[in-house]
Amino acid sequence: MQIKQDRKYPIVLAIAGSEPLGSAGVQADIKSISACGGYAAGALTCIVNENTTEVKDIFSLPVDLVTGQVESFLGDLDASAIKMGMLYSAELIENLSVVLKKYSHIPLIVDPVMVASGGEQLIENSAVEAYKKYLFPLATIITPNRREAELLLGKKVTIDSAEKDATALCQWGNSVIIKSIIAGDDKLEDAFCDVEDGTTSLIMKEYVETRNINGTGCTFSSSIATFLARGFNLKEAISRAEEYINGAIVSGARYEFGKGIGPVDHFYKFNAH
Ligand code: PXL
Repeated sequence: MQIKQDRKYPIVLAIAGSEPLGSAGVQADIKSISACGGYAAGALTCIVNENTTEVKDIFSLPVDLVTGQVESFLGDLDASAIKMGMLYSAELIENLSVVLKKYSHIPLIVDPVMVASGGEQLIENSAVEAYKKYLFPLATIITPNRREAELLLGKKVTIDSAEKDATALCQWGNSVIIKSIIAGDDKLEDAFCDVEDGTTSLIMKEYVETRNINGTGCTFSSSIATFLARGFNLKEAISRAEEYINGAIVSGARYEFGKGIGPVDHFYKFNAH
């Protein structure tokens, strides 16, 4: 049987860390990309030893091995989007930026992973400045949570300052969505600034009472990357990713998972359990 080879996958390359729970990092990226209709590929940056109660150790892979994986991949295949997760060191951020500059036509989603859901730092101190200098100028959109936005801006981010803070985080030419700013009882808001037209908006979310929020940032940014890879514009990709992560959090809240912070339910739309 002859089958015509006339299709292309919407490939999303996640450049991210690994962790054993299947909740965060490249494991969450692969689940989110797959659930949102993309072809998930992954280049590893580091291996994290953690369970639901603590991050115990971080082992970063040699920089040449990480950049080598990305060069091998992109030298062979067209990715439709690239998603950056945990990068850990300034040296890795700088070296990856050299490779990614050659692929500036591919949408780049940078999740500046700095702190885990449990509060543990996941980055060297010097890496914060490296993000600004090397990676944000290449990014289509960056997706810091409130605490990461505060580290990047060196100031508190409140609901009153959120839109201004989002605009400030577009200074490198990228768009931004700051996730989960506390907006009163039972409410959170995301602040989105689209650098293309300079518009800012606040996206209101119901607070979901759950401890299963490990990997929410990875899952959300991978979902944005996938909808961009599938050809949606940025505003539409954000709106679809918001709907996806909200459903995954609400569904994931029903599950028991370890003694601490558990995962969202990535495949809630296909649920067999
Ligand atoms: O959720 C942030 C994160 C990203 N990447 C890896 C992680 C974590 C949090 O634990 O382990 C690999």
